[in-house]
Amino acid sequence: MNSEWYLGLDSSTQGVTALLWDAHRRRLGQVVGLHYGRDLPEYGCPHGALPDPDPAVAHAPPGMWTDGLDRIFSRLRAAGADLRTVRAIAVSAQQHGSVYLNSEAERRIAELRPDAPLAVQLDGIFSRATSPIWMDVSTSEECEDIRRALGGDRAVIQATGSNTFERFTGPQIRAFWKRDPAAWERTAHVALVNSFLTSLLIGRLAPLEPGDAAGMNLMDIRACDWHEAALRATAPDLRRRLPAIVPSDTIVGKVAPWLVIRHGFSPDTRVVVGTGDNPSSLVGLGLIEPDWMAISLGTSDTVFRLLSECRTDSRGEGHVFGAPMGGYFTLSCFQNGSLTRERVRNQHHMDWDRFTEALRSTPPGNHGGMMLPWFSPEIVPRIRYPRPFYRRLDPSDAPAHCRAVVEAQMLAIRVHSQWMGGQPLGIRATGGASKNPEIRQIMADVLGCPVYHAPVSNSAALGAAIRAAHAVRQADGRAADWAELTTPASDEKALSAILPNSSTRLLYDRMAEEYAVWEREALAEIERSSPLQKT
Ligand code: XUL
Repeated sequence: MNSEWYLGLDSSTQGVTALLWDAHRRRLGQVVGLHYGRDLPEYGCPHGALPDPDPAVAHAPPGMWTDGLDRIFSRLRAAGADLRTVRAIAVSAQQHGSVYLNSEAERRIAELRPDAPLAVQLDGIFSRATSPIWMDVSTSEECEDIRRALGGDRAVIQATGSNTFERFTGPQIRAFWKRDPAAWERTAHVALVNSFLTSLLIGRLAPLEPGDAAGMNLMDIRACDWHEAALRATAPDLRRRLPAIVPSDTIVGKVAPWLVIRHGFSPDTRVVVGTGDNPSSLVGLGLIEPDWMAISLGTSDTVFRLLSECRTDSRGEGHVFGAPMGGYFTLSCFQNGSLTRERVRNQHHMDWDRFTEALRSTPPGNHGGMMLPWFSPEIVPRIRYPRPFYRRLDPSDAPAHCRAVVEAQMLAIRVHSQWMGGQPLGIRATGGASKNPEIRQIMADVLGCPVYHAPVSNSAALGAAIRAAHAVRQADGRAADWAELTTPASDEKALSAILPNSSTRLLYDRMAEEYAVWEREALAEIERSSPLQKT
């Protein structure tokens, strides 16, 4: 049978994954990974960021990403991949992180040779030695500057699709300009992680597309082009330093000669504009219809949904990003995810089996026992000075606490995703905790719709490969159908679907109302006791 190979590369916080995918049979080929901490210890980033005495600061050396990219191709070949057969490549990368290049960079990227490691050849092209990444929260002052200049919360949300957030690239650029204006002067180009890596693949500076560009607080969310006032509010002379924003299915070039000679690609291998890991995951999870929602239960719990039109969240909790298939999607990130479930489990000296048993042995609604599980700072709703709240919960009733934390997390998702377009037709659940059937049942009951398990573990890298296939088929005038490309091969095993129990519908309707009111009261209480919470 014919095959049609595409390569998805995902440069995440902790490492890089390369995945070959055959669009003809919708099957994976070689999948290899590299862990920055373990495999490239010389960069001193055990978890993807340089240790810093200031906990608000999270930077990484861009040379580490370059090295990771170079080495992952060798790993693919060592795993038996024939890179000559790859038709196209697309990059997915952690969102928001930025790379600052000097005026030498463009020429040096164009002249990359096959006979020396990339990181060595690119030494000296950075005007800022380290890159701020999405975990950096050191730019509150700059967020405030930009918000004020653009006319307040609502105005920024309306203009850019998100409120200003510390990790977003605009506030990061502003902080760089304010703290080191001389280095800003030496900066000729600002790239995002995805466009920087794509530039190395094609040997020239690569553009952005509306998925990742929307995570900068610099893009006009409706026009999908730079927002003049946001640029002015951020740093002087910014526009000429930014790449162009092109549609998400743009083929930006063919692989540069160093990849052909050093790693054995065909000179005809095309490269599709890169994007962020979340837009890529949207595709990898097959979330291509606005009526569906994806929930990833990981370190943080993330909710994705395509939007049927460009709508923004007036509370600014859901970010609006361009979707790879055109249009928009929204993403909300609840920081108190797995670690919080684990914390409650540990508090009651349980293992995961007993935690699951506790969920099974307690009734929906938990006899009214509820929790606001804010053990760590929270993103949705925004809480800087966290503390948990309890209602009708006996401190010694361990099973009730287990149910309370999971019900609270699902109620929070329900309450805070209302604006996205009402009740979804179905949910695709992914991430470690989604394998637990009791958690999936609570998800189905609280959100009132069937929950399907998405078995994909590298959704961002897979999404990148699928994007590459879609763009190439479209450019070649062939049928390029997202539904076909994202349907898993029929023998791929997902866990069974879980239907909502209709007898719990009214109960959770009432609980969601109580949760929403209680949450507002609790936030007001935190604000009273920690006046800094507001800023
Ligand atoms: C999204 C975000 C993270 C990073 C992680 O806004 O900050 O999901 O993209 O890689």
